[in-house]
Amino acid sequence: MRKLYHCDGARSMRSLWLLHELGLEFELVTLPFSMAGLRTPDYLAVSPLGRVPCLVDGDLTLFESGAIAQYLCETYDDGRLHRAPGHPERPAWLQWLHYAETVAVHGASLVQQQVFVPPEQRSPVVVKLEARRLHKALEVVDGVLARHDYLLPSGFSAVDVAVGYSAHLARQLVGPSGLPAVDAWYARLAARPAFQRAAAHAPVKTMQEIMPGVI
Ligand SMILES: N[C@@H](CCC(=O)N[C@@H](CS)C(=O)NCC(=O)O)C(=O)O
Repeated sequence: MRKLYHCDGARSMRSLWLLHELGLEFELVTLPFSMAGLRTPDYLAVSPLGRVPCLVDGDLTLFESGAIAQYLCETYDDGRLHRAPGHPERPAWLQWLHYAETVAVHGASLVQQQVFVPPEQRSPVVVKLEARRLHKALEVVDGVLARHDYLLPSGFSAVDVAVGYSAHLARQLVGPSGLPAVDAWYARLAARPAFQRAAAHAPVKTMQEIMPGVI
């Protein structure tokens, strides 16, 4: 039995997309993206912080999208989506797997402004600051993608899924990055069938819809 706990618009899209890239069968459990939806006794018994994603694979229960990606790749991938220890691209593979969160924390902060903070408490200053820091983090990605089509020189891998989700979130919140290599890479990622299946479960409102004119 394999099960992914997920919320529409959340980082669990990373795990969902990767499961589709790997062609694995699983049950998708979609929870409401709210405190009430995520802090039920039933879900806290599965994932003690009450966040998504959480993967159940047989007897194993795992949270943290980066750990889930590494586990899925090392258990089920044939070398197409991950770089094993000893592979020359292994250090870069690990770096980008974790850099995905460095990018995403700024997107998450923007999401909090729209999901968890009541309208009267939303801060245009936080929105501007986080949008700026998000852009700076994507500039680093742009520098690498100017040299090759995917994050690793040898081609598409699970780290494009990990960081690609962060770029997807950024795009929904603040629009296209305006960084040529990032926007071209995003178009390549968005054309993948596995991305499209996962993206159908990831709608979020844009910051322009929430706070027009701030960004
Ligand atoms: N670093 C964790 C972050 C998990 C996380 O914070 N997920 C968000 C959704 S994007 C969540 O469940 N938020 C609900 C909350 O904070 O209560 C990961 O990558 O899995």
